[in-house]
Amino acid sequence: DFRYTQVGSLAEHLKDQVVLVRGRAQTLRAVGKKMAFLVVRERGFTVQAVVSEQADVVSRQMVKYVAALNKESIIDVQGIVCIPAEPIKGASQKVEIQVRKLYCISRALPTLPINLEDAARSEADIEKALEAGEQLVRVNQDTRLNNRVLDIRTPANQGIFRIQSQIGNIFRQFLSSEGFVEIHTPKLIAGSSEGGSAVFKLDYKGQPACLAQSPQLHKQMSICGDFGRVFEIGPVFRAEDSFTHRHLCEFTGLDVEMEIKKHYSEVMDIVDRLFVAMFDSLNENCKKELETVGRQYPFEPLKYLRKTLRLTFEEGVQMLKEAGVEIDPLGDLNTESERKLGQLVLEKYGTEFYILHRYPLAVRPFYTMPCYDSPAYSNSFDVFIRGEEIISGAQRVHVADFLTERAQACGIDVKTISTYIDSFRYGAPPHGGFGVGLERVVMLFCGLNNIRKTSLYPRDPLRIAP
Ligand code: ATP
Ligand code: AMO
Repeated sequence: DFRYTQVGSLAEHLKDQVVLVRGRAQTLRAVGKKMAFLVVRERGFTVQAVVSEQADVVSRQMVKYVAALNKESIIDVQGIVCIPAEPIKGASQKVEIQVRKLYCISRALPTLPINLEDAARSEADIEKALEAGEQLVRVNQDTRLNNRVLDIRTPANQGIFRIQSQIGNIFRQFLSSEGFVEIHTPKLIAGSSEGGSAVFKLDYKGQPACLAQSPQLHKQMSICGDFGRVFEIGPVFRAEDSFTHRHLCEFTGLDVEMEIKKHYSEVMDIVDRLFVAMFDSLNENCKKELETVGRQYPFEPLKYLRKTLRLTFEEGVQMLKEAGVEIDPLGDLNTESERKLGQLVLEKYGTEFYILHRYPLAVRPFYTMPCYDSPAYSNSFDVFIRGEEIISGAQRVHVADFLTERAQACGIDVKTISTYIDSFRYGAPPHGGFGVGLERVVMLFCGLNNIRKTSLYPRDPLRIAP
């Protein structure tokens, strides 16, 4: 009989029934020679299985065999559902299985490179255990990442990547319902799309090429191609040189581009509604995951307003100035001043999610539209969670000659982007858009301290495996 019951659905209504489950042997414990207890785990749910010697049903050899299984092996367990006399510690399900048959489907090595119980402990828990003189190994980040397949089995990591998946779902659902078309743009392109040096160069059958630093050029070209509103979820490549807690060499970009009728606030309206819907949905539909992540990495729920706060860059500079932080009014914020402004905004407006707009033109990419009223500023914005950037966006220059001028002024070789510039010569609607770093959203929503925790297989300047 191949009808398996999922561990997560084992409950009291199945009392006295025979069930078959497949899962991992999470822990194994022999009690004398006649009994063994194991915890079987499947997709985050755990159930206790008891193997005890019984005439004609379970032999002593079988008890011995079970007790000698290696942790994390995959097993099939067939047995009768029972209600234990006392609640079981260390298992999510209230019932237990009295085992009749057990098969090992795939054996794990006897010694694993990571002890999953240690890897799942919170820092506070580790401190307490060490104080109590317990023997344990603190699993450092490199060890985790080198053995990522094991590391992602911990409950917090299962939560993190389910939350990430949900963010992608909401992004797609929300934008589709607003009339955006999902597109897929090339990742092999002829020139850098963002300017600057952080570009991976490669040889494309004898021609110089690079990995796309963003879908910027092609998402704008798709607007010239009359889609009206587009979005894309795809890989973005940045040849970052230094190590920070928030930069990867490859990340997942959530990109949006849309026609605008009058003002770049139309783009910020989409950011506002999309993210309020996203945060609401995460709090509502990912409760269990958020709790699980918080158990290992404690964090406060994100504070956000029903209507997202918008401040101009000048207002931000003024707030910083009043707090004693001097910023070049036509320069950029650095990591420290972004953090500080995040604090000030929280104190004054009670939100950890806000939009800062009208950035100085000089610190924005070449395709950014200057402000009509004061060309030292631009129709652009960044969006912050807990004082760190998750989004950049702007209205774009849609006049080919002006775009050429801007690209040249920013030191870009216009030959490499000539097809992009030409696409504005056939009638181009005013438009704008934004790009979101998915890993940053997960990191900052969950108050995590490193972007490597929210990338399944992170790529940084020293890491290209696993
Ligand atoms: P993006 O590059 O997409 O704009 P970002 O978050 O990297 O996103 P930047 O504008 O590059 O934002 O940088 C903002 C600030 O972050 C910089 O002023 C700088 O202080 C800091 N920063 C950026 N890159 C690095 C880096 N590689 N190492 C250290 N600090 C950095
Ligand atoms: P930008 O370069 O600001 O804008 O990137 C958009 C967002 O992507 C995330 N991000 C990163 N995440 C991880 N590692 C990195 N190295 C990294 N660099 C950026 C951030 C950032 O806010 N074309 C524009 C967007 C637009 O205007 O539509 C762009 O790429 O969350």
